[in-house]
This record gives sequence, structure tokens and C-alpha cells, in this order.
Amino acid sequence: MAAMDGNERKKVRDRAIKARKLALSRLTAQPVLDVEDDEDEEAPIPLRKPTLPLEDFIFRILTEEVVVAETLTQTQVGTVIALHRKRCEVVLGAERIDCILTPEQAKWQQSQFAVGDLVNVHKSEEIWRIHSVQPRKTKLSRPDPGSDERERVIVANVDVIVVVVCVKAPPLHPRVIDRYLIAIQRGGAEAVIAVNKSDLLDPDDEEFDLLDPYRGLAPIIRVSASSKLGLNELREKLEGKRSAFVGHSGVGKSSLLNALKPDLRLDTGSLSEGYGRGTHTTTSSHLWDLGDGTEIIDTPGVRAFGLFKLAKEELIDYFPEFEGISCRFRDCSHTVEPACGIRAAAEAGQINPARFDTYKRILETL
Ligand SMILES: Nc1nc2c(ncn2[C@@H]2O[C@H](COP(=O)(O)OP(=O)(O)O)[C@@H](O)[C@H]2O)c(=O)[nH]1
Ligand SMILES: [Mg+2]
Ligand SMILES: [Zn+2]
Repeated sequence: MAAMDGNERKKVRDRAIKARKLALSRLTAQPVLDVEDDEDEEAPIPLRKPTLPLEDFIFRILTEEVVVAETLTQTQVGTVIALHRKRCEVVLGAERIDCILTPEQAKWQQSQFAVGDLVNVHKSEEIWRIHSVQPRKTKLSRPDPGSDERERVIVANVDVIVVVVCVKAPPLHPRVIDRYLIAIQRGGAEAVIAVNKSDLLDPDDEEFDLLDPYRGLAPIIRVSASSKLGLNELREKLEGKRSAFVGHSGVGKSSLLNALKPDLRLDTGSLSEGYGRGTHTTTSSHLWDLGDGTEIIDTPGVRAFGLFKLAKEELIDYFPEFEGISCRFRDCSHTVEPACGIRAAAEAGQINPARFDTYKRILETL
């Protein structure tokens, strides 16, 4: 108290008086039990004449403020590089620390934290804890598999999201690309499509044509983790940025990362006989530092990729190729209505019919 100026001292005193008043009113509001008749030892002992010295309240206010101030001054900002069930790996300057999640944080961790998040951390009693998450610049999210109402953030604060696909082994799933492209635009990152295992096909194999609808929507790079084809072109897109590799399991995300930085030696799946599909090897996301400001997040494969709380009217905003094509009806769903401008444009080949189909298909699911 002595170190404070008169004004601050008065403020603390006023708060202490208020707190004391409140405590007293709570005490007197308690029923005064007849102790002799009550054998329950846990019953509150009545305070007939409560004496609560004001100094105690002043002391409590002051010490509490010191604790809060210490927590705040000790708070540092780190980046989440991996999430585990009850802890979180965070890079703090040159250090790598493990933050222990509180039970509440652990319960909601997949909605609360994501690899790439900037978190305010503090150390108390030798344990690092996450205090809060800073607002995200970009993100990629989907509905939580347990509840559509809850958002699951896959990665945060990434510049580029590379959708890794294969046209062979496993075969192409264009629906997943469509959904990823929508979610990436919504989350604010830049999309790149990497067609891996291109070594398995002839360069002019017509299976590559399956990717034609996406031309102009995102750069499409043919790569091969095995033959190293296209790796330089891919590297150029990622240099000095933070990116994430997403896509089905077995498409070669981890293999591509290994090809870009061989000393990572990430586990990769072996193709299970007959299915042409990789086994689930990467079980959680991890951010890897490739040096010179290049960071890549490897993510586990997803079976399905849903769109988190996307409104029907919002969908068209994520079909940039429909922009500038007008439909004169205000409440048109642009699907079956006669004289719809967008439908006419699709029929005339002005917009890709496959993408128009995609639009209709996704609209039905919203
Ligand atoms: N032929 C061929 N096989 C690849 C290529 N990239 C990865 N694979 C194989 O595909 C399987 C799955 O790879 P993995 O990196 O674990 O896929 P992830 O689940 O997407 O991380 C492994 O057996 C890899 O050896 C490639 O460019 N060409
Ligand atoms: Mg993997
Ligand atoms: Zn229309």
C-alpha cells in the first residue's frame, strides 16, 4: 500500500470495503443453526458476531493483483506445432516447450487449438500452460465429426494449403477437391493442387483431364515424391511461407514432405495389397520447419471433408468462375429454375458444366 499514490490507495480501500460488505451480508443471510441438535459435523458453524477486519480484504485484493500481474508479465507468445491428448507442443523463440492442457482445454482441444495457432503461454509452478489463443489470420476448418455445431480447426495461420491428390492409387475424388477449395477460400489461405504419383501415368494420359474443371481456380502442379518430378515448382510455391498438406490418406503427403526435406524421415504408409490405398500412418498434424522461413504442416488423411456451417446463399461466393454471370432472379437457387442465367451459362459451356454440377450437388447438402 505504501508504494501507491493516494488515488490508487483510495481505490483499493473502496474495493475492500465493498468486498467486506458483501461478505458480511452473505454471512448474516446464512441461517443460524442450532449447533447442539445437529450432529452433522460438516454443518457451518454459525458466526454470531462476525469480525472481518478490513485489512484482510485489502491484503487479499493486493496479493490477487500481484498474481494476475505476474501471470500477465510472464505470458509469452508461442506457436503450436503439435497437439496431443493432454498436451500441446509449442515453439517459443528458440525453445520448444510442452504445455499441459487443463481438463477443460483437453476436452475441447480440437476446437480450441490448432497447429499454427499463436498462443499466450505462461509458466506456473514449473508447468507451462496455455492462457489464450490469438485471433487467427487464416484457418482451415470443418465440422467436428462428433457434432456439426462445433468447428474443428485443422490448421491455423497458414499462407498456402496444398490439396494433395492422386489420379491413380488412390483414384481421384473430385468431390473432396471441391469442398477443400470452398473451405480454403472461406478460411483465407491460398490454394494449390498437387497431383502426386504422376510417375504412375504417362504425361499425356487422359486421366489427368479429370482436373480440368479446376484450371484457373488454383495452380495445379504435377509432382511425384518418388521420381522428384515437379518438386522444384512446388518448392517455389512454398518458399518463405507457412503451408499445410491436406488430402486423403495415402495420397503421399508425408512422402512429399520427405522428398522436400529428406532428413525429416516421416513415416509413410505402405500400400495395402489390392486396395491401392495407403494405410493411416500420420495420426496427428505437425508443423515442420524447413528453414529460411518455410514451414509445412503435415496432416492426417481425412475420410470426408464437410463444410462448417455454410449457408445456402453463401455457397455461390466460393464459385469465383460464376462471378460476372448474371441471373436476373433475386431469389433464384440457380439450379432448376427456367431462364436462370447461371444455368444457361453452364448449358452454353461458358462455365464448366462439371462445376455447375458440383454447385448443385453441394447446395443439396446444405
Ligand atoms: N508411385 C508413387 N508412390 C508414392 C508417391 N508418393 C507416395 N507414394 C506411396 O504412397 C503411399 C502413401 O504415402 P504417404 O506419404 O504415407 O501418404 P499420406 O497418407 O498422404 O501421408 C506410400 O506407400 C508411398 O510410398 C509417388 O510419388 N509415387
Ligand atoms: Mg502421412
Ligand atoms: Zn439463377
